[in-house]
Amino acid sequence: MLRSLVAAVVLAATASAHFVITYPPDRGNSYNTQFQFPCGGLESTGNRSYWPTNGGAMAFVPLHDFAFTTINIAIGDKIQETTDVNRWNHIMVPTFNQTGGNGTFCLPLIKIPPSLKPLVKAGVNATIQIVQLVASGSALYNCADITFSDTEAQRFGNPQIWNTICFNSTNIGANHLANSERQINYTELALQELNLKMAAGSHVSIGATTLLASLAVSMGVLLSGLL
Ligand SMILES: *[C@@H]1O[C@H](CO)[C@@H](O)[C@H](O)[C@H]1NC(C)=O
Ligand SMILES: *[C@@H]1O[C@H](CO)[C@@H](O)[C@H](O)[C@H]1NC(C)=O
Ligand SMILES: *[C@@H]1O[C@H](CO)[C@@H](O)[C@H](O)[C@H]1NC(C)=O
Ligand SMILES: *[C@@H]1O[C@H](CO)[C@@H](O)[C@H](O)[C@H]1NC(C)=O
Ligand SMILES: *[C@@H]1O[C@H](CO)[C@@H](O)[C@H](O)[C@H]1NC(C)=O
Ligand SMILES: *[C@@H]1O[C@H](CO)[C@@H](O)[C@H](O)[C@H]1NC(C)=O
Ligand SMILES: [Cu+2]
Repeated sequence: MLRSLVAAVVLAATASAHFVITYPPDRGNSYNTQFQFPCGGLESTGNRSYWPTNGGAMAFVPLHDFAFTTINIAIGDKIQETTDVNRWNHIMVPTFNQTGGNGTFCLPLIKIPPSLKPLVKAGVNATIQIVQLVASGSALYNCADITFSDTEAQRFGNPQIWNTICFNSTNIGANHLANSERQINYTELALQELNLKMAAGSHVSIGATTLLASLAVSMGVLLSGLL
């Protein structure tokens, strides 16, 4: 029953939109305007879905062969949807390469960023934004309006029900962006650069130790797992 609902959404998605968020549901059909920041040209309807306070799943139906995908959140009820201030700058899932389309893709547990935890509790409203940058160069936007709930996670106690909402269809998945796959060693790159500079006799303005320490920090951030 739920599966057939999902199948119907897949058909609807391929016929009428670039990507559709199925859990928690998006604002509606945004086919003609999905390239518009921040929510594909659709305003909030006032309808919201519950989403777990400790983080939860996002399921959507992509259409393209692949898309660089980022999941962001903005906390608040009536979020000002203008581009002068980007309230969607809280990243929940950093950009990854979502592969395959015309089926369901689901990340089962997206966590609340630690910096936002003090703001998140049952009853708080927020909007989750998915951005897909596709091969043609278009960025596509779609949003789901939510209310945080302490009991939403338990609603799917029965794994069979949950599995009809959160699953990956055949040939649909994701991988890290090519850069992180190659595991660039930034420390090594910096050392090479340093050696080149020293060989060229130029002055190195900050101490190598400071440079290495800050590189180690940024490397830790870059390599700390995403998916
Ligand atoms: C809100 O959701 C209800 C129930 O699904 C639906 O009947 C109604 O049309 C929705 N309202 C808007 C403005 O989309
Ligand atoms: C959250 O959204 C719901 C549904 O639109 C609304 O009834 C409620 O007043 C909002 N809560 C806050 C704190 O703004
Ligand atoms: C999904 O279906 C649409 C319409 O049939 C097609 O244009 C598109 O190439 C398909 N995408 C993938 C990834 O198969
Ligand atoms: C779907 O694929 C992604 C990427 O490999 C993975 O992180 C996620 O856990 C998968 N979803 C499910 C429900 O297994
Ligand atoms: C993203 O995935 C597609 C499909 O697997 C692949 O062709 C492409 O090279 C990948 N791009 C990057 C930057 O990882
Ligand atoms: C990166 O390169 C540095 C310097 O050569 C080396 O000490 C370190 O072990 C390398 N890190 C990884 C993860 O390979
Ligand atoms: Cu499209």
